[in-house]
Amino acid sequence: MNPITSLGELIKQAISKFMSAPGVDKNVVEELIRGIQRALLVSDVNVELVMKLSEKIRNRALTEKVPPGISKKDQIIKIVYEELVSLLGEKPYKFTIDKSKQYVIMVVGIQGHGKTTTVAKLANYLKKLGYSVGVVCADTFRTGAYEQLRQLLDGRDIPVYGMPGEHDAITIATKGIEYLSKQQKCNVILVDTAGRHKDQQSLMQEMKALEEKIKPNEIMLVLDGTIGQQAGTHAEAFHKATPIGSIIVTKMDTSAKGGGALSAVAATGAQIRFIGTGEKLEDIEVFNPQGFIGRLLGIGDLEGLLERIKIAELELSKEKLKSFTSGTFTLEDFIKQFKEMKKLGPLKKILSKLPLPGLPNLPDEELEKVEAQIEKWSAILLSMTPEERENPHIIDSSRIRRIARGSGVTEKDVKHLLQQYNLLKRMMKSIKRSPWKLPKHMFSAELEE
Ligand SMILES: Nc1nc2c(ncn2[C@@H]2O[C@H](COP(=O)(O)OP(=O)(O)OP(=O)(O)O)[C@@H](O)[C@H]2O)c(=O)[nH]1
Ligand SMILES: [Mg+2]
Repeated sequence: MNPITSLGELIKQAISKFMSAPGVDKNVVEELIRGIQRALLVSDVNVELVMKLSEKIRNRALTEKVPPGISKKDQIIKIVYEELVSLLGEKPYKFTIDKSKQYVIMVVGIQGHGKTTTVAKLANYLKKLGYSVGVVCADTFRTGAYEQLRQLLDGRDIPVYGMPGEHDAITIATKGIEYLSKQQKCNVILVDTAGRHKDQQSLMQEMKALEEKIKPNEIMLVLDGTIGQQAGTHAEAFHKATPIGSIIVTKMDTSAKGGGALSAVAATGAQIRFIGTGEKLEDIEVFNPQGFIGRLLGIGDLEGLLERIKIAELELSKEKLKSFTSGTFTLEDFIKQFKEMKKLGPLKKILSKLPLPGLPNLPDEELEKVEAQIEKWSAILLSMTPEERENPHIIDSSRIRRIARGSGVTEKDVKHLLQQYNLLKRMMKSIKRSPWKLPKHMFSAELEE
């Protein structure tokens, strides 16, 4: 098997086998989990981590309730996706450092993986974020390394320090950092180093000595996304010599799925911060764990699938709405319902996906008004007593006045909320057994006279 895409391929195989199984039972789930375990293990992902991950997937797959309208299979794919994403860190990384302090990033990695290109890209990126950036070329092995950096950053107003002819990386790095911070007043300093292989003891030693001398704030490992399963062992070797704080995966514009990066993350405990997506200076992106796993799993319409599931989960709360007909649906439930819908995105998009046959075509501005109202309604709710929330019919005009004053809205606003609530309540009672049909004014932001 081609080691380059093995992790992605193996996971994909396990998933497609799972998808083509005639049904879903415990055995089919176990088979899927074994497939994923095998994929991760041959990619050198740490055994303990693999076991933890599979235990989580198994537990969730066997216990979580399937939302109506979604197949058990789709739900399990979503679980696998979410667990893999959480392995990589949920949120994209945001670079924030104190602009008044000096921050040194030492960039290390295997020969040809894209360190120099990445240093230039990152310098340019950070400069655009408003940092004052400088670059040191401490690569004494590759001929023309300094020239390469200078060319990449030509015309960008980013100082590049180098000492062509000098053979000691530590001397260059120390002088470079001093020059950039004192003379150029640089806040962020990136140090490009020579490419090395994990078995080149002298070079690994040099890296360690360099780290001890310059004491960087962060050591960044640059990894070629096409490297596949060797990434784990490489990353581990680098991590042993100098603690890796972050990872950049390059060449993600090629056929690379970056499966090896997952092993590198597992081996170092460091997070992937950026990905390289081309040879040009602008081809750098903040790493997005969700997009990455989506690509790795290779499910054509993963986003569509996840969205369908989100909507279906919303349907679960539509079931809650049914409690309305039995009279247990409170004002609080009513607002919560809208809030939940809002979390999923613009109301219009969500409403268009709900199977509500009677839903009229609503003008955008009406929906925007409803969205704006949700916050107002929440404030109104806070000014009500628990009794009022449970039994809104007790709210008379003097209570309305008090609530309006307490929540900083007009009496008309309070009346409007009560009206919308009553309307829905009445409607739900009358259509107990018929399909959902919402009257147009249900979403009207104006008070009905
Ligand atoms: N397609 C693509 N090519 C890249 C990317 N990053 C780097 N490269 C290319 O990879 C090659 C090696 O890049 P370098 O930046 O010189 O790699 P290096 O790690 O500094 O190499 P050494 O200094 O020799 O260890 C160059 O041809 C780059 O243009 C990327 O994100 N996408
Ligand atoms: Mg280089």
